[in-house]
Amino acid sequence: MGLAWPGVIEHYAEFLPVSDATPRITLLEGNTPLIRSEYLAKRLGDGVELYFKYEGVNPTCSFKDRGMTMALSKAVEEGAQVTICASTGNTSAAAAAYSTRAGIQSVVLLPDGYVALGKLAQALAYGARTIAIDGDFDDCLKLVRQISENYPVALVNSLNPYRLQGQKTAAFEICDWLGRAPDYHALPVGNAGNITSYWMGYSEYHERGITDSRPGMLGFQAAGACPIVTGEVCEKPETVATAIRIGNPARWQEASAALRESEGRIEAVTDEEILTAYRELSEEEGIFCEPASAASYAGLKKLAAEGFFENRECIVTATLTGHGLKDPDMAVEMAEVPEKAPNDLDAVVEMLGLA
Ligand code: AN7
Repeated sequence: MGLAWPGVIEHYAEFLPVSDATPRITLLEGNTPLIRSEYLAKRLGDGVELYFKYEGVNPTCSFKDRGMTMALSKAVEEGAQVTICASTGNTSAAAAAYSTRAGIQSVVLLPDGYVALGKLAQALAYGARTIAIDGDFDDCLKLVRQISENYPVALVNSLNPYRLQGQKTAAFEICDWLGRAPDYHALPVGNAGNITSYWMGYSEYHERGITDSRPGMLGFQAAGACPIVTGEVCEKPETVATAIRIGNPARWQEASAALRESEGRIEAVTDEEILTAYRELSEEEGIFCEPASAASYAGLKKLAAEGFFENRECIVTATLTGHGLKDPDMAVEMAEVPEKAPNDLDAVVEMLGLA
């Protein structure tokens, strides 16, 4: 193998259900940075070493690319001509890109009015047949399940087991980079595919003896869409973090098992806590992620406030699932309006207090 990163399938082929006959439909996803927290870690506790797995620098700017390279490679191997998915935005962006890369058509069903602008732009730019449904994500998922069961279209939501296989590679990368498994891993939870995937990845490395422990999984849902926390389907999910505006997660059972087996925690964080965390990440740490992604750090702050990390030396990793530019409207809304000045040197110098 050359020095260039070949994408997650080629790099982790021995851990994935692929053979030489499986085409590699890739945009060289994965190998994303694990960034050590310089500023925010201090808020969690003196003994906490915190790292952010910054998935926003994948080819379509979210973690979904890891699963989609697998889903499309297997779909093409099995002869698919069309893919379909329901999405709060990121899955559709990845499905559209990887379907195009595979030379096949994608269809995406989105909750009308609840998909962040950057994600909608991506689905359209990559040439997906993009349909806005008068309903929420859970309604869209019901429709695509029925369509894929009755017509020759390949479902690429995380109900598709290959998605989870691809997404587990993020846990491998973290262990490879740290040289061990973290003590805790935090991430936002929507459909609960990703928390399931990470647990699979950590467990496989452990079973093979590559690592000698597994982390406690810490999942965080938005307070207005937290069915796993309450134990009940949320009929009317509402949150500013539109990526995780999901009331009936497809991978609920698997996520519950991961939480149980890892002795982890699942908690709700309010929109206010999410948005505060979102701003702290960009303004204080220099890492711009989308609102849903900030739920992982918001949740860690919440646990810290309850004393969870007190007198604990530990390594904590937190996935930042998507890039801040996915939701440019939110970024602008959250900020002060730009100041205005005339096109004049003296005026700008004076404004900056330099004169
Ligand atoms: C940025 O794109 O469900 O718990 O349709 O976009 O695996 O669902 C997105 C989910 C977290 C939650 N962060 O992951 C979709 C979709 C971001 C996301 C999640 C999503 P899962």
